[in-house]
Amino acid sequence: MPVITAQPYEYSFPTGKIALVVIDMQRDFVEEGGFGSVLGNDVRPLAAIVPTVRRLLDGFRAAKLPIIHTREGHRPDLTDCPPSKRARGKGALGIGDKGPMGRILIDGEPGNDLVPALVALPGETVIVKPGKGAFYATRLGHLLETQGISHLVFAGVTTEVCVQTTMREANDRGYECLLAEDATESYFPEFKAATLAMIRAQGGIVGWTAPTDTIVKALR
Ligand code: TIU
Repeated sequence: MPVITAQPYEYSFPTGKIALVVIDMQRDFVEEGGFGSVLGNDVRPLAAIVPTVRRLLDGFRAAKLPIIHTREGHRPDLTDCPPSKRARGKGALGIGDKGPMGRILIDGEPGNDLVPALVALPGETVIVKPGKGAFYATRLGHLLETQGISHLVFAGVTTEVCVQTTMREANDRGYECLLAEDATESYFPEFKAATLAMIRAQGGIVGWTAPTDTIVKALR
């Protein structure tokens, strides 16, 4: 089995049972005028990881391994958006309101698209999810089961919200989870650092972390 030098210790994976999950690298979080900026965040640190996420994607593509992209997005009629989620934050604009990139956090609007450098290629899966975790109210669990996947590599945004929530959901479902440290980002550097630390603590209570280049090398 290939072995990746990771924290808190080596991560080994059976080739053919590992997949990449790229969380929410969509314009809503990475570009000005989307959900992230409407919540009051500076989106530039998130835009900075796009080339690194692309390297990770290209590594999985070269190795012909499964790739899943997620987007946080709601139906246009908002029937999948709890009123509590819509009301949260008391901002001038909220989920479903018209912003510069179309209706905020709505599936099918320009702001909900993956950023151009990270669009899904034919054969890759895109999961649109109404929650922070990618397993909640989606077909992700079924899809991984039918493909016989046991090991998941994670990237995307934001580290402590959708990435961590999904990683915890996956960990509880028995997946061996590895987070690409430099292919994830937060609007809050201290939250990213804390998330990496809490994932690796207690012998890898949620999983492992490793740099993108180390992961890509091990896939070859
Ligand atoms: N606000 C924030 O940090 N994140 C989200 O709302 N969604 C994701 O993390 N994708």
